[in-house]
Amino acid sequence: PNSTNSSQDPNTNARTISILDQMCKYYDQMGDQWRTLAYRRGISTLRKQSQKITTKEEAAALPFIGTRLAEKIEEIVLTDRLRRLDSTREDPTDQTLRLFMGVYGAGLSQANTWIQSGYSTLDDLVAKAKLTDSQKIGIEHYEDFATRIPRAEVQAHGDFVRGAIARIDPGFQVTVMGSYRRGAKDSGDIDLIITKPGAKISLLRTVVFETLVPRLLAAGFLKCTLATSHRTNDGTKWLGASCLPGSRIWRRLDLLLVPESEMGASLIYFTGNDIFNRSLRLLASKKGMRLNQRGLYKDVIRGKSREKLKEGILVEGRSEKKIFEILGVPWRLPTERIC
Ligand code: DCP
Ligand code: MG
Ligand code: MN
Repeated sequence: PNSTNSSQDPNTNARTISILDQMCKYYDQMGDQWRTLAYRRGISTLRKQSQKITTKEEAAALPFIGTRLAEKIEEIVLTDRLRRLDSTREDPTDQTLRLFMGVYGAGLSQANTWIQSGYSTLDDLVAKAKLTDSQKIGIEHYEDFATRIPRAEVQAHGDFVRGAIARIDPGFQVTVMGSYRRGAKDSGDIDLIITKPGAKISLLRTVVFETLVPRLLAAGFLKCTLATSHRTNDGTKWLGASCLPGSRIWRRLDLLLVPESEMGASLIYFTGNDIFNRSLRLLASKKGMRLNQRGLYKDVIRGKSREKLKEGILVEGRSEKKIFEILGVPWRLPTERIC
């Protein structure tokens, strides 16, 4: 007998989920937090179903799925598409908005400002808009930055940085983070954590900002600096672009400098995904604690609207596993941290 009974296939609602997911991403981009959350909850419910959900009645009977979402689920099953999603795809203003939001450093409000100024193409921006240096690079390398990076290339960029820093100080460690650590087959950018066991953050900063980055810029591997917190007191970030020898495609590269004592919290933060991080932070806050990329803190005093009044005492920063333990969350492999 055939063992693949479609009604028991764990991906039985995969098509519906994929379309709802695109709708959710659209609302997220548009800054519609309420709808984004509603879609996220609905999608997460749908993922847990072993039966195919085909009618709006079936859908609406499930937790976190209201009438509107239920109707959309039925529409997808019946027509294999969602008119609401198609209409945003075809709407010229939405298309321009998406085009402009793809410029590095431009968010929703910048993109809207450009549209309101009457611009509708990247050429318009170059010719007429007042652009920051980073935005200029973002436009020049628009295609590059919009292209997904194959996993092997992400690794090659990590290896290049690792090799270069080892020649300066063999005690340094470079870890590839972000979607790569979650096992993704391709990534939007390259996220690296740089650390050195036993070393203070001030040494990491000196080596990276004063030796590594200038050397890699001179060698032509790093192409430009897009943003850096170098000049601020706790500067621990460098954002820019890199390009492998022999390639012409510029890739977005993020470096995060982390002292050993904060590695666990930083591993969690920089592994993501962002939604998983948000849920961990919310959990910490419900338990009277606070989680950020430096550590987990207790005895945080909060005001009426949960705003933080007192920083709290560091409970754990070093170990990823211990932070999960203290929060009471079963250990999740990086590849399982997808919400
Ligand atoms: N991060 C976060 N909140 C944000 C941005 C980032 O918690 N607003 C964390 C979680 C992300 C990690 O930093 O996984 C890296 O950020 P990226 O934007 O590089 O996202 P990913 O690496 O997850 O995906 P991509 O493949 O698109 O780069
Ligand atoms: Mg990334
Ligand atoms: Mn990144």
